[in-house]
Amino acid sequence: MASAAYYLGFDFSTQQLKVIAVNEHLHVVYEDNVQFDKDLPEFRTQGGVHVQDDKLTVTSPVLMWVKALDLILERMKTARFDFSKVKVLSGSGQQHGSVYWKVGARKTLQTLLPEQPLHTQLKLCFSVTESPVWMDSSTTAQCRHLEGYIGGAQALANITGSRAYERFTGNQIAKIYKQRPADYAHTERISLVSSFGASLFLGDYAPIDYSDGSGMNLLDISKKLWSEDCLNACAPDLQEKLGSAVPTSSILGPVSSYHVQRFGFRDDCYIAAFTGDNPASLAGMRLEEGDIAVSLGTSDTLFLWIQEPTPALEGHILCNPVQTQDYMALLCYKNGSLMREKIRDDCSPGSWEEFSKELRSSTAGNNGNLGFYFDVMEITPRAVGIHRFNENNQKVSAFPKAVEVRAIIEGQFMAKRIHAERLGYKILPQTRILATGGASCNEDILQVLSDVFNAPVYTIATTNSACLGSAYRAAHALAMQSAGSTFADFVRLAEGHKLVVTPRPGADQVYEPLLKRYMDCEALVIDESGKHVN
Ligand code: ADP
Ligand code: XUL
Repeated sequence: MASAAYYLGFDFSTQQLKVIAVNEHLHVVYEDNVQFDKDLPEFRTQGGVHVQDDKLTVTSPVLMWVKALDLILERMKTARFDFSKVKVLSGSGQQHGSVYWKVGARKTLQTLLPEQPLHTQLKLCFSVTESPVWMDSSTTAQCRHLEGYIGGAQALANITGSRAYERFTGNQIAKIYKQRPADYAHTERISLVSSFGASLFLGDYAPIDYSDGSGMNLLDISKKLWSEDCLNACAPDLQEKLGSAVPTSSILGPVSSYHVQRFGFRDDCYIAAFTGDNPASLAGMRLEEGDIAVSLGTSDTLFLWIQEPTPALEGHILCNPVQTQDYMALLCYKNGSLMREKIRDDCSPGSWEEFSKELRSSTAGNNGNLGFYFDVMEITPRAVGIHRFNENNQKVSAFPKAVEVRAIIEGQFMAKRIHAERLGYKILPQTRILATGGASCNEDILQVLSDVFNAPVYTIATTNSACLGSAYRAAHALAMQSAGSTFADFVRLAEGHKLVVTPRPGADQVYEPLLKRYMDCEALVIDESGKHVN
């Protein structure tokens, strides 16, 4: 069936740039990715990032993202992708990461030459060439200052949806202002990774959207305006450098003439605001109130659709990307896929199949053995190190392979269930878990998720839900111009969720006591990590 129109979604994630095109029936017609480590080795990243010597500062070269876009678009052109059918495009980016455009960069963006790739023309456009990303945890001093200035952690959470977190952009900006005042002064615009991606298509500075803007400790999430107090606490002239935030469903304008001339985009191809990868995933998973989404990417996240926000000292409240008056709750774990990969390589070198075999050979509940695997300082809870406990709650230094593999997977999912319930979430008989992200293709891992939560696990056709959600949002943004259909109604066209696994009989009896023990052991681990860190 020939397609009349395409909608594109891009995702600037931690380890790769991805693209998905859907047609007017919301069927995926094109999918590709550029892996930063493998496809752009000249930037020498590991897992898409540079960890600096202090181990706390984590950055990505901004030009790598630009070059990745050049590459992915060139590949589409080589594959004879028909850009002239694209009516709207949108995208997402890893949350919290920031890009610093140097004075004069706007002019360059507005006058790009179609004969040349973007990365050669934008080479000198950034006042900070290594962009801080979400894995950074170097801004504890700035966090304490911001909370102090606003009247405490809860007071800040009440305004912005979160207490101060190291990776949140306001604290990252405050650090750059303090450590590199001249570079800060020479910055004319600060983008999030998402709005930076949109700017590359718009040929101008794209605004930050409400959802991704909620991950900065700067936006008043109920007024949907920058909080003046938060801005003042972080750095001078910040309002001007950030521009105004806009609703996530906004259409920003047409694609720049650069893309029209270089790739054959139509000149009335529009750009819908880009947003954070987790909000975009909420759209891609077609999450409804009552569902839990579990994303198993570089970071593990868990998110819920909520109507009444109750910001707490754990977790984050973000503006909802598809229903402006609603919200989403988010929990983020830094030790996700990369930690699983480490244990895989220790126990079953390089092979997910072997890893799965080990998982299958061990029993639910792991005979009482529990593990905490935090290679880097975890976010929820703030703890670090590898901690193993046997069935008598005694610390042990090693587990046999199969026990180790099960301990990391069970431990990661027990943590998610405990923290979700602390946020007030109740698992009911009708609860659906929607799984996404790289590891969601692994059924053995999903079986453990289902057992620990005692709920069925569903997936969608792709593990790249942020990218897909961006393509859906692009299509919906256009549909909203003529008909007022809600996002949920609009995406009913798309392929349904697939039931992958259901809880094994007796799973809840196994995990109920184990979850209690996990909570007690977690308290010990937090205590020990505190001593280690301070
Ligand atoms: P991101 O969007 O954060 O860049 P993805 O969601 O694409 O990342 O997830 C990438 C991760 O998926 C890899 O780091 C890898 O560990 C994990 N992954 C890929 N295949 C499997 C598998 N079969 N089992 C478990 N994990 C997997
Ligand atoms: C969310 C978070 C990560 C990034 C990268 O708060 O820090 O999930 O969005 O995926």
